[in-house]
Amino acid sequence: MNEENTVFHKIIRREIPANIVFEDERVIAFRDIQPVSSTHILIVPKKTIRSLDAVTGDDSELIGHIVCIAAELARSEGVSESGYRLVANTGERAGQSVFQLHFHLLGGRPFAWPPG
Ligand code: DGP
Repeated sequence: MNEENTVFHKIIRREIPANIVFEDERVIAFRDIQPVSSTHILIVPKKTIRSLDAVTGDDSELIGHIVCIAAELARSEGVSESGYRLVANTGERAGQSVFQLHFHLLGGRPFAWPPG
């Protein structure tokens, strides 16, 4: 697939709908279509980056910005006190299915460790 034509690019371009909970010039965040917990938000940079494995030092501010947005969304979702996870599945073997960098913000229930 064209690197700039993932389902998340289509959401960024408003070609398909999504339940958007945050957006600025660099980042969009929307609810996962197949939630695995009551809070399940995907936080996605607008810059095309295939996965965490493709991140470089040039992206350090962007990644820091995403982590700050995640913490802010966790607070606004009311899960910061009960606990949450921020997960970037990286590569098919780790469960990545959409090849545009994204972070899952998961909260609202207990999570086991180690992950499956
Ligand atoms: P991953 O498997 O880590 O690459 O996560 C991809 C997630 O994207 C998965 O939890 C399902 C979600 N997803 C796939 N297609 C769509 C869509 O069209 N809309 C929304 N909101 N989420 C999607």
